[in-house]
Amino acid sequence: MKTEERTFVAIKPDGVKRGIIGKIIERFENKGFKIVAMKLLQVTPELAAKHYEEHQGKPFYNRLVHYITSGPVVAMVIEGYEAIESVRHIVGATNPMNADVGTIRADFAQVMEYNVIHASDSPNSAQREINLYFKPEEIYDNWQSMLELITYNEERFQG
Ligand code: FUP
Repeated sequence: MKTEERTFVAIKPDGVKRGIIGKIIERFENKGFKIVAMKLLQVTPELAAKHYEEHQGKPFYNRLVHYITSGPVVAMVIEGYEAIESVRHIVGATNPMNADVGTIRADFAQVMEYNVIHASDSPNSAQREINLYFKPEEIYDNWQSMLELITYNEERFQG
């Protein structure tokens, strides 16, 4: 049985400014993922420091913080089967030059410093990032997506 997971995704300021929020979200909806939280927000330097604490001290850190705070982001919590790894596949490699064609980063970005989107890379970072950006009461999963209605009736998903 596949494991249902939650992951954190953020469309970075360049994605918002270019007006491609809809095109990006569409990919997750097409896949059948359930968006259980979403908001537009301005990332503060304090939030950026927490989000990217693993990169503090690296040569690209200051540029990274400048980028993520350079305009609003669209933050989301996405739910689905193996969502953490599956969303990373849809997002593509960190460097858009190496990202597979068809992934968001390959299709919408050219350079690593402006790679349009963030997605959690492990269960620990997903939990940590969801908690950083959302209060529990901002997450709404008491509704059924079309995919849930279908898959939950299938024997193979019932354990
Ligand atoms: P990812 O998980 O794919 O977003 O990548 P990382 O967590 O390794 O890096 C976070 C962000 O830092 C990337 F989106 C782009 C930026 N970065 C650089 O600008 N230069 C680097 O050498 C590595 C990462």
